[in-house]
Amino acid sequence: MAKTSKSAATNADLQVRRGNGGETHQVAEDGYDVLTTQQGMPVSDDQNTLKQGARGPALIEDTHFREKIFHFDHERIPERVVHARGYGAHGYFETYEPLTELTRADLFQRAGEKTPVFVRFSTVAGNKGSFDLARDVRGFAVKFYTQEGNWDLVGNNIPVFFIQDAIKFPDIIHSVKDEPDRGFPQAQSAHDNFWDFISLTPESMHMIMWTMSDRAIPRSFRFMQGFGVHTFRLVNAEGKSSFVKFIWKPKLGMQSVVWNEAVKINGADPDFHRRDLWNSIQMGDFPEWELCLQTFDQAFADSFDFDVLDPTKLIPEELLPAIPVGRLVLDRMPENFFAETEQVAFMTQNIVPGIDFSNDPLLQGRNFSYLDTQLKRLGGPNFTHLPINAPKCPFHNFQQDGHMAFHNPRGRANYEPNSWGPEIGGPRETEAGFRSIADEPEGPKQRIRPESFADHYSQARQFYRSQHLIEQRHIADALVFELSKVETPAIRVRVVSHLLNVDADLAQTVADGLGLRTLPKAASPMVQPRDDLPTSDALSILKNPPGTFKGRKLGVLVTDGVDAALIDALKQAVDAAGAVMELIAPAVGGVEASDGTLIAAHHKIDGGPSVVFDAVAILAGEEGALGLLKLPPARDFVADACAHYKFVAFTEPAKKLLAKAGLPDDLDDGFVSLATADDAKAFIAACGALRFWDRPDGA
Ligand code: HDE
Repeated sequence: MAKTSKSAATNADLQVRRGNGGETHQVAEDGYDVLTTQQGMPVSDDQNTLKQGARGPALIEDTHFREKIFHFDHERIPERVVHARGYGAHGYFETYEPLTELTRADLFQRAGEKTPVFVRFSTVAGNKGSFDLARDVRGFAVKFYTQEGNWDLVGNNIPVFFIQDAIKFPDIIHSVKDEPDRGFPQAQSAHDNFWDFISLTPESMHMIMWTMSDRAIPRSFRFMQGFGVHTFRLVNAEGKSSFVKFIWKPKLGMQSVVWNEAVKINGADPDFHRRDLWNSIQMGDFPEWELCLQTFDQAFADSFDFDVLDPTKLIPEELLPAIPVGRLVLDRMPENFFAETEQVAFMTQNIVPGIDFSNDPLLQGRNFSYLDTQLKRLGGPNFTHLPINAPKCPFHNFQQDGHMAFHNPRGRANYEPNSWGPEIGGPRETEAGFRSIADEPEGPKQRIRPESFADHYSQARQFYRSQHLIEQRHIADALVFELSKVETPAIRVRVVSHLLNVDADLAQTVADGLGLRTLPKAASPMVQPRDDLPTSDALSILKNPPGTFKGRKLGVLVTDGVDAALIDALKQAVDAAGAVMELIAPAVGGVEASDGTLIAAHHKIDGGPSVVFDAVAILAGEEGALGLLKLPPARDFVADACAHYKFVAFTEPAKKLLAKAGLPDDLDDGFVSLATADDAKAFIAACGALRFWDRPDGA
């Protein structure tokens, strides 16, 4: 029945309550905050518009309706042109030891100093609503709220970039995004435009090796490295500067998924990465990274053929160790996604005294771009007033007015110099303020790519050769996959002509995978690629295994008749390893164990495929196992776990399901039979290797 109007409560029934932030709430008798308009007027009816009679027409006098719909109509702001899909968290950075010799940056002056941070991880190519496990670079942007202003280290999970000069940024990004005539594909580099651009841009080859590698399909944000990419400078109190490269290393070690798994995760859980971060922080399992510095001087920079200002190059850690100087801990999710994660405005130009830019042409271009983009996205010059963007140290200047000004100068003075005295005269500059390094650029004004940027292949080759054989195979598979989606044969051939300059075997494997009958001629390099660069194990994920199941997730498929003691034993082993266990059952209501206990499940089998777990176990009773045979998702659960090289534990009755899923009788050592508590412990210990790569028929 249509509601007419609420019976009259009066103002006298409302009380005022003061919130944590000092704000006031009107509270009704039932204890709920009172719903009000933006102007604070209490609302009596939020279910019906104001109408003439019961059946209308609606009246424009309904100011509450007008305000509500007006606000709704304006809810969206432009998404980021790149890095639109992202997820952020709060935390802190703790300095290990003072770095006074290297930098006067305030956050590095005191051991144990904790600087608040906000971090946003992102993909690059996809729109805001795209899936998490695209093959893509991940953004790793950190805003440090230091005592001397905000420092933004806006990095990626890959230490090099596609291009050497910022003027090519719109081109590379246009090429990877959806093609403008058809509006697809979404969040994928596997299409003609991207590979067309790449095949005509040899400087991208090093980055291509990385994006085709497992680095571009991380298991979660918690298992990724981060890089500042550019060479920056640190400057100490005497004004002495050193070059520096910034590297974040995850405490849990690196881990990636396999491509076939990524494709399936995107269907099963498009929010896989954000859910992972959310869950781990909510559980109190706070992710951590160490900030490591590679510092060097001009003489060291000059010892290389390549230019340290070239963002397509890195300095291998074997040549220059990355020294840990502090740790980043993420321990709090935003209270509101839009207010914080969406409105956060990272800018490379947010720098603090003691840190400075280098002349890397990509960095210089970025310093131009980020301010513009914030103005467009956030709609006015006062985006720095938003709580997520405002410094947490005092700040004073004479900037005023504009849209949404929260902090205008106090008092009479809004200019300087003035003679109003310290009380009302406003702030003044200080000797201790930021000073740019006294660089002395030389040479004519010109548009030119320096010769020192000309070697496009040597480090691509070095990266490829530094990979584990399994990782090399993944790179070749990724290239074949991506190029097989390219419809124009000439583009495929052009890419292979570049691969010939990287590694002949890789080029041949890709050519075979594409069904190329003859190899093209190698592309003509501007300088001959070097064949003598030593491999660097630090560049490989698999050569640096964490050797622990900590922070990972076991999925246990259970049925009626399961042995409850075995579930307990497994849970204890998982807890002891610092990992997480979730139960999957034919129905989410759960199962009845052999001793009659009812055990609730986290997932129904259809919604809990093995791809969202790091390892799996199938704990089936006799009857239950027969039931599983009839469920296609249960068969996929096992077949996928096998194809994705996962460790799989199983009870005797579950063997029938393994057979039904097409697994051989002589199971490899990645399959562990489970009957006792000791078996459970041994299984979780084995899971520390994360994958059983020796399986011959993985995906
Ligand atoms: Fe960005 N980049 N970028 N970028 N970038 C943006 O700023 C740009 C580059 C990176 O979580 C934009 O706020 C240019 C390299 C991250 O909010 C924009 C160039 C690296 C994020 C922009 C680059 C990055 C961005 C879009 C070439 C790794 C997400 C939205 C010179 C070191 C930050 C925004 C977040 C975002 C411009 C290249 C990292 C348009 C012109 C290299 C992590 O300003």
